[in-house]
Amino acid sequence: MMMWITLYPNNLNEKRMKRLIIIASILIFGLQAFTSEPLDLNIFNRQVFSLNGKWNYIVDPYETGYYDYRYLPFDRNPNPWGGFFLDREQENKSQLIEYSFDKSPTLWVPGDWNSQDDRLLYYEGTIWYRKKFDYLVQNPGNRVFVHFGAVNYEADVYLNGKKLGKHIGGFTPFHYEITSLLKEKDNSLVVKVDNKRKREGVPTLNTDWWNYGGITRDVTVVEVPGTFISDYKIQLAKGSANRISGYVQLDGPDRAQKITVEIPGIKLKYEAGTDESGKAVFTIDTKNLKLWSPESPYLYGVKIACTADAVTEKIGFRSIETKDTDILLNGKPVFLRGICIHEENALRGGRAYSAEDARMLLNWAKELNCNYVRLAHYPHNEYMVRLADEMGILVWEEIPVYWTILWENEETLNNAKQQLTEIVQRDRNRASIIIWSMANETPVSEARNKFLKSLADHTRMLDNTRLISAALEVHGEKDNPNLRIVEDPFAEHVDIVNFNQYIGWYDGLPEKCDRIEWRIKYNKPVMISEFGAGALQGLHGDSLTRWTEEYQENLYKHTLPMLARIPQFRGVTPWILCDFRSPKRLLPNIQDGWNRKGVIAQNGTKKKAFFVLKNFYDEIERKWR
Ligand code: GCB
Repeated sequence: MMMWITLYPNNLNEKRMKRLIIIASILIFGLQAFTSEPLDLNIFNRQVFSLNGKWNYIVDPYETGYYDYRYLPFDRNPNPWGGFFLDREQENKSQLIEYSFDKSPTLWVPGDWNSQDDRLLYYEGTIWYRKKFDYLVQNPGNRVFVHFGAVNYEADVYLNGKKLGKHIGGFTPFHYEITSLLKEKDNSLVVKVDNKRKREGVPTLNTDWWNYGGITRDVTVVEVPGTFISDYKIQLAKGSANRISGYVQLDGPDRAQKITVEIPGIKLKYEAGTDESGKAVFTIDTKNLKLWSPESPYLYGVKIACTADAVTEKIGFRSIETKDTDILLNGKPVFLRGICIHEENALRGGRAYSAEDARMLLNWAKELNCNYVRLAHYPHNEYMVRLADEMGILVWEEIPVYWTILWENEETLNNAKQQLTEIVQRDRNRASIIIWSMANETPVSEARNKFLKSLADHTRMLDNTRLISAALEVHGEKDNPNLRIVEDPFAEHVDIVNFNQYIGWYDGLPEKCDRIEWRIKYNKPVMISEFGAGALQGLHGDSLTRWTEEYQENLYKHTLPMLARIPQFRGVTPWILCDFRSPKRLLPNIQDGWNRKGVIAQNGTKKKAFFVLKNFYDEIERKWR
């Protein structure tokens, strides 16, 4: 505290000084980006330097390394003596430093902290991470960035004691340029990660999944030429089977130059010039393009080049649209045989983050004979969508606008929009992604309708080639216990009407499904984004005994025919592929902190319902062939 006090000049009182510090820090730090610039660093297609591995960490529930004793952030303080981001070690015995990364234990990155240390299973708060690394820039004039696949939920990022920025949102990528701060030896990258749930957050306080904290996805250093290819979209134009439309964007000092787009597989070479802002927009008519589909997930090598930079990436071409009550993939009606998936490796009991995790989950979906998955309830890691491209699995991608978001709060809306922007940016070239979902089970109100409409408009502005949906709710009618109605003002703004329903689990017993009639007036495709029942794998009994595999199996047997009675029925994603951790699920010896609605158990064993669903999908596939 002495240090702090000696900072005040004699003629200033503490209050005035504080005000001055705040104003000064706003001036100094105010311009700092709260989000990274909208560049695509394309880490899957560039040579990168991985910072994955062991990172030292300090658990800091009181945020001692962030706030001083007057609760002012050290990183807005001209003399940030106590900030952990300085990464200081005690240099002599009389020096007072009350933390040490060097002496702290390590966590594995990528990965959540909850599943790496028993004491952190329920932890919600701040943990500081630190990684030391050496880096030699390959060419003078090159630019270097640090890229995070995702950090849940807030990340304050510092390199060599300087703040790079703050990112909010737990499931989307971000990056910072570090060219001017980078040293050849001994760089210190410090990240303050805070996963406290917040009322105004996206998601908000209340969810039905584990709030895994940490640097949950890959961290990479990316080096690019001074002027480089910072973004491109190369996709079929809406409704077309042979017209590619897109753009290439350059970033750097030398923006106006020649670019080429090549697809050797169809002998296409296209040349264009970028404008002063670095952008070239084009449409290219092609012949003999093999279209991407679940039956034939054909990917072309596409090469994009400018004077100093070139990237090659595998891109599939397909069209997706709706016509009346049909979903048309490459112009042909399709039924979406799906399953919901959380981004979790049930066997490990932690966030899924790797190519192997993605393969395990999507292989299971394939075993069910799915041609489609709903990645719930937030954007999953990039391995999932890239593998879906390769395996031929259509994808619904969603942002965590879940249940009761703070609809009236502008910051919350901006946060949701930012997450959409970041995920559309990341996945705009993935053929597998056909649906952007705006929300899950959100209660209708004026404010909510406006919020969701604003998200849908924003998404269409970012990407007009994919479909928009949301998991809506269903309601009944007072005098008719067997009528179920889907009626929601937001349904007017979606391309596909999706709704969740739990008749036979939260609402009566499975036999109730046999009596249900539907009132869904929309002349649009209708899909059921969730149904399900909890079952503990290995627990057996009769089909009316809750938590048995037989109950869950019976529910599937009654639900699927009930849904098939909806005339516009064009797809379904039962809840859910695997049992998943949820702090809301507290029943001892059955749930024990797990939501048991998986058709696959925590240990990877398939439950009886798995096979009912697979048979249903086999039959549907035959009918729709
Ligand atoms: C829902 C939610 C999902 C829950 C599920 C359940 O409607 O969308 O996140 O986990 O129900 O198991 O109750």
